[in-house]
Amino acid sequence: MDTRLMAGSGATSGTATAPKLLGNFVDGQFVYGNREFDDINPADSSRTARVAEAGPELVDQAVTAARRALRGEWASWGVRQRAALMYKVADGIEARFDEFVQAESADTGKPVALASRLDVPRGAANFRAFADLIKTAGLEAFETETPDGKQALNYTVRKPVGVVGIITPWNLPLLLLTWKVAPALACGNAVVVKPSEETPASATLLAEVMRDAGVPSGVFNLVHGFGEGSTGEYLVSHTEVDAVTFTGESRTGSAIMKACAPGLKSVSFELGGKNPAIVFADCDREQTIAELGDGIFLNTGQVCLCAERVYVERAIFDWFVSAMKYKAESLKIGWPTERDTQLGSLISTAHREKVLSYFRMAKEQGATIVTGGGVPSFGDARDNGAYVQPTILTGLPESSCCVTDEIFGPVCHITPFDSEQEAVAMANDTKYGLAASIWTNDLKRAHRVARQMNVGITWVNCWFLRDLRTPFGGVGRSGIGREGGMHSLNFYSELNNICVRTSG
Ligand code: NAD
Ligand code: 6OH
Repeated sequence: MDTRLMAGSGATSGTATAPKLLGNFVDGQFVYGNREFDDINPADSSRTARVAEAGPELVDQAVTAARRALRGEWASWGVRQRAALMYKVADGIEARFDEFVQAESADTGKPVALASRLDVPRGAANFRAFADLIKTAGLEAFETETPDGKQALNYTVRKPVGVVGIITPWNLPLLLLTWKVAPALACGNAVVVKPSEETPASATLLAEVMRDAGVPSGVFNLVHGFGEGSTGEYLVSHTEVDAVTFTGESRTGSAIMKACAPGLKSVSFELGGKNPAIVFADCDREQTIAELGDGIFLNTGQVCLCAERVYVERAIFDWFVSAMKYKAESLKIGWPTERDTQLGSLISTAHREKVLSYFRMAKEQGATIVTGGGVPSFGDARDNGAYVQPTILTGLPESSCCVTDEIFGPVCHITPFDSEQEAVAMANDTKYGLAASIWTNDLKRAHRVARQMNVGITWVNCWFLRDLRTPFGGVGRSGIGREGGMHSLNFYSELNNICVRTSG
């Protein structure tokens, strides 16, 4: 037996050189295997752990365990019991708060301050929100009278879909994974989760929390590995998976949809975005710079909801560009572990190459680089990491690939506009449609413009202010379906309508 294999998130062995080994979690046990890959901290490219990769046999075992769990004691758990369990999971996350924060930060390069404020609290909140919701969710009922005098009561009951495959990305690993696991468990499903290969640590900790909270074996399974030709593909194409929920790139969504087609699996997709922000001259200037600044640079720009296209009314264009430049330049870039760091690294040096290639193209296409456009220099191990400067571009045509493609970094392009109509037209001129934000003190205009946005969510004078009961998703290439509140419950359950003749 491998001496490193002592726990799910892998205890270190006695030797100084042996890294932790992160395990898969199948049928209530941590399991390993023959293949491993590195878990890298992108702040300095150091290795934080090794990860056991799940091959097709282990994926099959996980799916089989999930199927078996659906026929076992889990099937007899009522809503109150499931909700109580989910509260225990939320408590379990909070009891190990610092470990989750460290894991999330080391995997992504995001500041511990951000993981403490956003990722980990939301991970726990997702379980409580869906536990509360499933306890209070009503069902449809109709008293039916037919023209020929029959009477019936129609009512609907909610049943689990079955085995749900969950595939998640690296940018908000715990937040996005629990956003799917929580409603799936609330509805009585069994899940097989594959987190991003870039961010396996918090999911492995969550498996420990699940085990310790008493989640029955096989209800929550975790498999680690890559996407195409690997663990992710094995999972979504497995014939015993009933539904697939995925968050990630639009292109990956398309590949997963193909894999789901033969089995007619239902899918829920939250995909990419190229989100517009529209700033009117009458906005609250200070609030706009502060909050929209977050909307551009938070998580080093790696939030699917980040604004990468900013449209500013011409009267305040010059002021806005210089105020946002000041904001960008005042962000503290640093070690993610330092409490006052505001901007960490990107997820990987490979992703940084993609971001930098857009900076190069912007220059070639004649953009003005208002600030940034390169890589910061630290003179220490961070120079081996995946840092990039917060960057503001102006002067590109709307047709530029830097204005049409999702870059997924701390970057925006700012364009002036002269009329509301023009701003709306430019904002909507995209294949994506995830989120928009509008910055104005004119209430009527805010409502008027918000309704015209072709997106799943529009924020007015705020950004990423979330209520977990609201619908969340995108139009066009930004997704299929909605999750959140009852929308999640409807995806993760089958509705069985029962028609009972009452007279006639
Ligand atoms: P990605 O699509 O590359 O990977 C996401 C996950 O899919 C990973 O776990 C990966 O291993 C897996 N995967 C890749 N190919 C697969 C395949 N063929 N079959 C099965 N699984 C496969 O995305 P990413 O780079 O991890 O994340 C960044 C992207 O995610 C951005 O485009 C961002 O906009 C998007 N995103 C969207 C939302 C949203 O809610 N709309 C939220 C977060 C991130
Ligand atoms: C994408 O990077 C962020 C998605 C956020 C949510 O799905 C959420 O529920 O807040």
